[in-house]
Amino acid sequence: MTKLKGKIVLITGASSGIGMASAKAFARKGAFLILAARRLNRLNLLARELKKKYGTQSKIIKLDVRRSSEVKKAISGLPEKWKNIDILLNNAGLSRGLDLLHEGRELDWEEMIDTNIKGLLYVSRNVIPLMVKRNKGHVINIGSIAGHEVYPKGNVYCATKHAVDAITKGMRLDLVDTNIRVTTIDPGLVETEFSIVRFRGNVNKAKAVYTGIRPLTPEDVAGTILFAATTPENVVVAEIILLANKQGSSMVVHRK
Ligand code: NDP
Ligand code: 8X3
Repeated sequence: MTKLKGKIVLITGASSGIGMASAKAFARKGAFLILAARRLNRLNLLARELKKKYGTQSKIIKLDVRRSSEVKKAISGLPEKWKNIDILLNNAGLSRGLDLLHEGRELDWEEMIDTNIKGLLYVSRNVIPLMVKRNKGHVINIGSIAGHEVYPKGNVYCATKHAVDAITKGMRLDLVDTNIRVTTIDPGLVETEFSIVRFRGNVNKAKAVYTGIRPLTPEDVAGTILFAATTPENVVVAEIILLANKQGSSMVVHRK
Protein backbone atom coordinates (compact mmCIF):
# COMPACT_ATOMS: atom_id res chain seq x y z
CA MET A 1 0.00 0.00 0.00
CA THR A 2 1.32 3.46 -0.87
CA LYS A 3 1.71 5.55 2.27
CA LEU A 4 0.59 9.18 2.21
CA LYS A 5 2.46 10.39 5.28
CA GLY A 6 4.88 13.13 4.23
CA LYS A 7 3.79 12.96 0.58
CA ILE A 8 3.28 16.29 -1.21
CA VAL A 9 -0.14 16.62 -2.82
CA LEU A 10 -1.03 19.53 -5.11
CA ILE A 11 -4.79 20.08 -5.33
CA THR A 12 -6.33 22.53 -7.79
CA GLY A 13 -9.74 23.84 -6.82
CA ALA A 14 -9.09 23.21 -3.13
CA SER A 15 -11.38 26.05 -2.03
CA SER A 16 -14.63 24.08 -2.40
CA GLY A 17 -16.39 20.76 -2.93
CA ILE A 18 -14.37 17.76 -4.05
CA GLY A 19 -11.04 19.60 -3.86
CA MET A 20 -11.61 20.76 -0.29
CA ALA A 21 -12.86 17.34 0.85
CA SER A 22 -9.80 15.74 -0.74
CA ALA A 23 -7.49 18.18 1.03
CA LYS A 24 -9.04 17.13 4.34
CA ALA A 25 -8.80 13.44 3.48
CA PHE A 26 -5.12 13.68 2.49
CA ALA A 27 -4.35 15.83 5.55
CA ARG A 28 -5.88 13.19 7.82
CA LYS A 29 -3.38 10.70 6.37
CA GLY A 30 -0.42 12.97 7.11
CA ALA A 31 0.20 14.38 3.63
CA PHE A 32 1.66 17.87 2.99
CA LEU A 33 -0.58 20.00 0.80
CA ILE A 34 -0.24 22.59 -1.92
CA LEU A 35 -3.66 24.20 -2.03
CA ALA A 36 -4.53 26.11 -5.21
CA ALA A 37 -7.58 28.14 -6.24
CA ARG A 38 -8.60 31.74 -6.86
CA ARG A 39 -10.33 32.32 -3.49
CA LEU A 40 -7.38 32.86 -1.23
CA ASN A 41 -9.43 33.56 1.91
CA ARG A 42 -10.98 30.09 1.73
CA LEU A 43 -7.59 28.45 1.24
CA ASN A 44 -6.18 30.32 4.23
CA LEU A 45 -9.07 29.18 6.41
CA LEU A 46 -8.68 25.59 5.22
CA ALA A 47 -4.92 25.57 5.80
CA ARG A 48 -5.43 26.96 9.30
CA GLU A 49 -8.07 24.32 10.09
CA LEU A 50 -5.86 21.48 8.83
CA LYS A 51 -2.83 22.77 10.72
CA LYS A 52 -4.87 22.84 13.93
CA LYS A 53 -6.53 19.45 13.46
CA TYR A 54 -3.73 17.39 11.95
CA GLY A 55 -0.60 19.57 12.12
CA THR A 56 -0.65 19.69 8.30
CA GLN A 57 2.02 21.70 6.52
CA SER A 58 0.42 23.56 3.62
CA LYS A 59 1.54 25.91 0.88
CA ILE A 60 -1.12 28.12 -0.58
CA ILE A 61 -1.13 29.27 -4.17
CA LYS A 62 -3.56 31.83 -5.51
CA LEU A 63 -4.05 30.43 -8.95
CA ASP A 64 -6.32 30.92 -11.92
CA VAL A 65 -5.62 27.77 -13.94
CA ARG A 66 -6.76 29.54 -17.13
CA ARG A 67 -3.66 31.73 -17.09
CA SER A 68 -0.72 29.81 -18.42
CA SER A 69 1.91 32.34 -17.28
CA GLU A 70 0.39 32.41 -13.78
CA VAL A 71 0.52 28.61 -13.59
CA LYS A 72 4.13 28.55 -14.78
CA LYS A 73 5.18 31.20 -12.28
CA ALA A 74 3.36 29.51 -9.39
CA ILE A 75 4.94 26.10 -9.98
CA SER A 76 8.43 27.36 -10.80
CA GLY A 77 8.27 29.67 -7.77
CA LEU A 78 7.66 26.85 -5.29
CA PRO A 79 10.51 26.30 -2.81
CA GLU A 80 12.69 23.39 -4.01
CA LYS A 81 11.36 21.01 -1.34
CA TRP A 82 7.77 21.67 -2.40
CA LYS A 83 8.57 20.91 -6.03
CA ASN A 84 8.80 17.22 -5.11
CA ILE A 85 5.10 16.82 -5.85
CA ASP A 86 4.01 13.21 -5.34
CA ILE A 87 0.36 13.56 -6.29
CA LEU A 88 -1.28 16.08 -8.60
CA LEU A 89 -5.05 16.26 -8.22
CA ASN A 90 -6.33 18.08 -11.30
CA ASN A 91 -9.73 18.97 -9.90
CA ALA A 92 -10.43 22.64 -10.70
CA GLY A 93 -13.37 22.84 -13.06
CA LEU A 94 -16.83 24.15 -13.64
CA SER A 95 -19.92 24.17 -15.78
CA ARG A 96 -21.61 27.38 -16.86
CA GLY A 97 -25.17 27.30 -18.09
CA LEU A 98 -27.37 24.53 -19.40
CA ASP A 99 -28.45 25.70 -22.83
CA LEU A 100 -29.24 24.37 -26.25
CA LEU A 101 -26.03 24.54 -28.25
CA HIS A 102 -27.49 26.99 -30.77
CA GLU A 103 -28.58 29.29 -27.93
CA GLY A 104 -25.41 28.93 -25.83
CA ARG A 105 -23.19 31.82 -24.78
CA GLU A 106 -19.72 31.96 -26.26
CA LEU A 107 -18.31 33.32 -23.01
CA ASP A 108 -19.62 30.28 -21.13
CA TRP A 109 -18.02 27.97 -23.66
CA GLU A 110 -14.72 29.78 -23.35
CA GLU A 111 -14.78 29.68 -19.56
CA MET A 112 -15.43 25.92 -19.51
CA ILE A 113 -12.89 25.11 -22.21
CA ASP A 114 -10.26 27.41 -20.69
CA THR A 115 -10.72 25.99 -17.19
CA ASN A 116 -11.54 22.32 -17.68
CA ILE A 117 -9.28 21.57 -20.63
CA LYS A 118 -6.62 24.25 -20.98
CA GLY A 119 -6.25 24.80 -17.23
CA LEU A 120 -5.72 21.09 -16.62
CA LEU A 121 -3.17 21.05 -19.45
CA TYR A 122 -1.24 24.08 -18.14
CA VAL A 123 -0.98 22.64 -14.63
CA SER A 124 0.00 19.21 -15.96
CA ARG A 125 2.59 20.68 -18.34
CA ASN A 126 4.33 22.37 -15.41
CA VAL A 127 4.04 19.63 -12.80
CA ILE A 128 4.59 16.41 -14.77
CA PRO A 129 8.17 17.32 -15.83
CA LEU A 130 9.04 17.56 -12.12
CA MET A 131 7.66 14.05 -11.66
CA VAL A 132 9.49 12.76 -14.74
CA LYS A 133 12.76 14.12 -13.35
CA ARG A 134 12.22 12.04 -10.18
CA ASN A 135 10.64 9.15 -12.08
CA LYS A 136 7.80 9.07 -9.57
CA GLY A 137 4.38 10.57 -9.04
CA HIS A 138 0.68 10.15 -9.54
CA VAL A 139 -1.64 12.33 -11.60
CA ILE A 140 -5.30 12.08 -10.66
CA ASN A 141 -7.69 13.88 -12.97
CA ILE A 142 -11.30 14.58 -12.06
CA GLY A 143 -13.38 13.73 -15.11
CA SER A 144 -17.11 13.09 -14.96
CA ILE A 145 -19.90 10.84 -16.09
CA ALA A 146 -20.21 13.71 -18.58
CA GLY A 147 -16.97 12.47 -20.09
CA HIS A 148 -18.69 9.20 -20.99
CA GLU A 149 -22.16 10.41 -21.94
CA VAL A 150 -23.68 13.53 -23.45
CA TYR A 151 -26.93 14.85 -22.05
CA PRO A 152 -29.30 17.44 -23.56
CA LYS A 153 -27.96 20.98 -23.12
CA GLY A 154 -24.77 19.60 -21.61
CA ASN A 155 -23.01 19.97 -24.99
CA VAL A 156 -19.85 21.96 -24.23
CA TYR A 157 -19.43 20.88 -20.59
CA CYS A 158 -19.67 17.25 -21.75
CA ALA A 159 -17.15 18.02 -24.50
CA THR A 160 -14.68 19.33 -21.94
CA LYS A 161 -15.02 16.19 -19.84
CA HIS A 162 -14.66 13.98 -22.93
CA ALA A 163 -11.46 15.94 -23.53
CA VAL A 164 -10.29 15.20 -19.98
CA ASP A 165 -10.89 11.51 -20.70
CA ALA A 166 -8.78 11.70 -23.88
CA ILE A 167 -6.05 13.72 -22.17
CA THR A 168 -5.90 11.21 -19.29
CA LYS A 169 -5.46 8.34 -21.75
CA GLY A 170 -2.84 10.34 -23.64
CA MET A 171 -0.92 11.07 -20.44
CA ARG A 172 -0.90 7.39 -19.49
CA LEU A 173 0.49 6.44 -22.90
CA ASP A 174 3.11 9.17 -22.88
CA LEU A 175 4.28 8.24 -19.37
CA VAL A 176 4.23 4.48 -19.96
CA ASP A 177 8.02 4.17 -19.65
CA THR A 178 8.04 5.92 -16.25
CA ASN A 179 6.84 5.00 -12.77
CA ILE A 180 4.25 7.78 -12.89
CA ARG A 181 0.67 6.64 -12.47
CA VAL A 182 -2.32 8.27 -14.16
CA THR A 183 -5.88 7.96 -12.88
CA THR A 184 -9.23 9.50 -13.69
CA ILE A 185 -12.08 9.58 -11.19
CA ASP A 186 -15.37 10.26 -12.93
CA PRO A 187 -18.32 11.05 -10.65
CA GLY A 188 -22.01 11.45 -11.35
CA LEU A 189 -24.15 13.69 -9.15
CA VAL A 190 -22.12 15.19 -6.31
CA GLU A 191 -23.70 17.92 -4.22
CA THR A 192 -21.16 20.76 -4.11
CA GLU A 193 -21.22 24.34 -5.35
CA PHE A 194 -21.07 22.93 -8.89
CA SER A 195 -24.74 23.55 -9.75
CA ILE A 196 -24.77 26.93 -7.99
CA VAL A 197 -21.92 27.93 -10.29
CA ARG A 198 -23.65 26.37 -13.31
CA PHE A 199 -26.86 28.32 -12.60
CA ARG A 200 -25.02 31.52 -11.65
CA GLY A 201 -26.02 31.63 -8.00
CA ASN A 202 -29.61 30.42 -8.43
CA VAL A 203 -29.64 28.27 -5.30
CA ASN A 204 -33.17 26.90 -5.80
CA LYS A 205 -32.40 25.72 -9.30
CA ALA A 206 -29.18 24.18 -8.02
CA LYS A 207 -30.93 22.45 -5.12
CA ALA A 208 -33.47 20.88 -7.51
CA VAL A 209 -30.68 18.93 -9.22
CA TYR A 210 -30.26 16.86 -6.04
CA THR A 211 -33.83 16.53 -4.76
CA GLY A 212 -35.39 13.11 -4.34
CA ILE A 213 -32.06 11.32 -4.49
CA ARG A 214 -29.19 10.93 -2.06
CA PRO A 215 -26.37 12.36 -4.14
CA LEU A 216 -22.70 11.62 -3.69
CA THR A 217 -20.97 13.85 -1.18
CA PRO A 218 -17.58 15.43 -1.88
CA GLU A 219 -16.30 13.16 0.92
CA ASP A 220 -17.49 10.09 -1.04
CA VAL A 221 -15.41 11.22 -4.00
CA ALA A 222 -12.44 12.08 -1.78
CA GLY A 223 -12.58 8.56 -0.33
CA THR A 224 -12.31 7.10 -3.84
CA ILE A 225 -9.44 9.43 -4.70
CA LEU A 226 -7.67 8.27 -1.55
CA PHE A 227 -8.26 4.64 -2.54
CA ALA A 228 -6.65 5.25 -5.96
CA ALA A 229 -3.75 7.09 -4.33
CA THR A 230 -2.98 4.35 -1.84
CA THR A 231 -2.97 1.18 -3.94
CA PRO A 232 0.45 -0.52 -4.16
CA GLU A 233 2.75 1.31 -6.58
CA ASN A 234 2.58 -1.48 -9.17
CA VAL A 235 -1.20 -1.00 -9.38
CA VAL A 236 -2.82 1.73 -11.46
CA VAL A 237 -6.46 2.57 -10.91
CA ALA A 238 -6.93 3.79 -14.46
CA GLU A 239 -10.54 4.91 -14.25
CA ILE A 240 -13.42 4.82 -11.83
CA ILE A 241 -16.96 5.91 -12.64
CA LEU A 242 -18.63 6.76 -9.35
CA LEU A 243 -22.41 7.09 -9.30
CA ALA A 244 -24.91 7.86 -6.59
CA ASN A 245 -27.16 4.90 -5.87
CA LYS A 246 -30.33 5.38 -7.99
CA GLN A 247 -28.44 7.27 -10.69
CA GLY A 248 -28.45 4.95 -13.70
CA SER A 249 -26.89 7.38 -16.15
CA SER A 250 -26.59 11.13 -16.65
CA MET A 251 -30.29 11.32 -17.48
CA VAL A 252 -31.76 8.40 -15.58
CA VAL A 253 -32.17 9.23 -11.92
CA HIS A 254 -34.81 7.56 -9.77
CA ARG A 255 -36.17 10.27 -7.46
CA LYS A 256 -38.50 9.76 -4.50
P1 NDP B 1 -17.18 23.34 -6.76
O1 NDP B 1 -17.81 24.46 -7.51
O2 NDP B 1 -17.62 23.10 -5.37
O3 NDP B 1 -15.58 23.50 -6.79
C1 NDP B 1 -14.91 23.89 -7.96
C2 NDP B 1 -13.47 24.25 -7.62
O4 NDP B 1 -12.78 24.60 -8.83
C3 NDP B 1 -13.41 25.45 -6.70
O5 NDP B 1 -12.45 25.21 -5.69
C4 NDP B 1 -12.94 26.59 -7.60
O6 NDP B 1 -12.09 27.48 -6.87
C5 NDP B 1 -12.09 25.81 -8.62
N1 NDP B 1 -11.95 26.57 -9.86
C6 NDP B 1 -12.90 26.88 -10.76
N2 NDP B 1 -12.36 27.65 -11.73
C7 NDP B 1 -11.05 27.80 -11.43
C8 NDP B 1 -9.98 28.50 -12.04
N3 NDP B 1 -10.15 29.20 -13.18
N4 NDP B 1 -8.76 28.44 -11.47
C9 NDP B 1 -8.57 27.75 -10.32
N5 NDP B 1 -9.54 27.08 -9.69
C10 NDP B 1 -10.78 27.11 -10.24
O7 NDP B 1 -17.44 22.05 -7.65
P2 NDP B 1 -16.96 20.52 -7.53
O8 NDP B 1 -16.17 20.30 -6.32
O9 NDP B 1 -18.16 19.70 -7.75
O10 NDP B 1 -16.06 20.41 -8.82
C11 NDP B 1 -14.74 19.90 -8.82
C12 NDP B 1 -14.51 19.11 -10.10
O11 NDP B 1 -15.40 17.99 -10.11
C13 NDP B 1 -14.78 19.86 -11.39
O12 NDP B 1 -13.78 19.54 -12.31
C14 NDP B 1 -16.13 19.31 -11.85
O13 NDP B 1 -16.29 19.41 -13.23
C15 NDP B 1 -16.00 17.89 -11.39
N6 NDP B 1 -17.23 17.12 -11.25
C16 NDP B 1 -18.24 17.57 -10.41
C17 NDP B 1 -19.41 16.83 -10.28
C18 NDP B 1 -20.56 17.29 -9.46
O14 NDP B 1 -21.68 16.77 -9.64
N7 NDP B 1 -20.39 18.21 -8.53
C19 NDP B 1 -19.55 15.53 -10.96
C20 NDP B 1 -18.44 15.18 -11.81
C21 NDP B 1 -17.33 15.94 -11.91
P3 NDP B 1 -12.11 29.09 -6.98
O15 NDP B 1 -13.47 29.48 -7.46
O16 NDP B 1 -11.80 29.53 -5.59
O17 NDP B 1 -11.02 29.38 -7.95
C1 8X3 C 1 -20.91 16.85 -13.28
C2 8X3 C 1 -21.92 15.78 -13.42
O1 8X3 C 1 -23.96 15.08 -14.74
O2 8X3 C 1 -23.94 17.30 -13.75
O3 8X3 C 1 -19.81 16.59 -14.06
O4 8X3 C 1 -22.62 16.81 -15.68
S1 8X3 C 1 -23.15 16.28 -14.47
